[in-house]
Amino acid sequence: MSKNVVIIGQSGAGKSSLINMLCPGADARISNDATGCTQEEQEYTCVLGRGKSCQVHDTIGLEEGRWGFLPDKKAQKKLKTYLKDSQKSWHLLVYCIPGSRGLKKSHARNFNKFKSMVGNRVPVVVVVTHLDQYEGPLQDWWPRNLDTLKKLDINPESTAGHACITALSRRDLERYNKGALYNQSLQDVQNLIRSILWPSRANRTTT
Ligand SMILES: Nc1nc2c(ncn2[C@@H]2O[C@H](COP(=O)(O)OP(=O)(O)OP(=O)(O)O)[C@@H](O)[C@H]2O)c(=O)[nH]1
Ligand SMILES: [Mg+2]
Repeated sequence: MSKNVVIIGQSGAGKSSLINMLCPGADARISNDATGCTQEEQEYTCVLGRGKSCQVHDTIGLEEGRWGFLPDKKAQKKLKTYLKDSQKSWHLLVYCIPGSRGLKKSHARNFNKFKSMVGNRVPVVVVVTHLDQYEGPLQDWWPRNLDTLKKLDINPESTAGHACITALSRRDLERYNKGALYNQSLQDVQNLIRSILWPSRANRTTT
């Protein structure tokens, strides 16, 4: 049985960019337009090693304004239906938040809402994106922002792990001489997913 990973987060958080990192050839549409980009849920195959592949599900962005493609209420309903109705069992929820664009209460609200929607048995991890301009090692973002996360009501103890990354493409990062950030981000997020879906000592993240 295939393992299913669903990626959730607000519009522009970088969900589809993350899919493109994890699934070469996926070509999920990305955009920084004012309106949301992904209009339908879509699944892609992600290979994380021999015998370690999973289906990664891109979803429609939350918290779009009324001018957007799908206002938030409808987006939430659509996502809820997808989570409940698609005849799939979920093995991991990846919640994306943009680390450098200002965390909002709505990020936490949606985190808690969808976390409880999938139920306690489904592990939830946080992937912090938009850290390409972050000063210092990207993994420092998490300890430095723990208090903010807690204030917002994202309880770090209720998550099964996290990764702090940039989801920009390799080409974009190389253009800014930051190709190493791409490799590190990809490795960190792959390690994170592997460590949850195939928990064994060898798969634990080392960063
Ligand atoms: N600088 C920077 N830009 C990013 C990062 N991740 C995504 N972006 C950019 O942000 C914009 C939105 O990215 P998407 O991947 O389309 O975001 P999404 O969460 O799929 O958005 P919706 O489909 O609307 O829900 C694009 O222009 C991306 O290139 C990141 O880590 N750093
Ligand atoms: Mg998208």
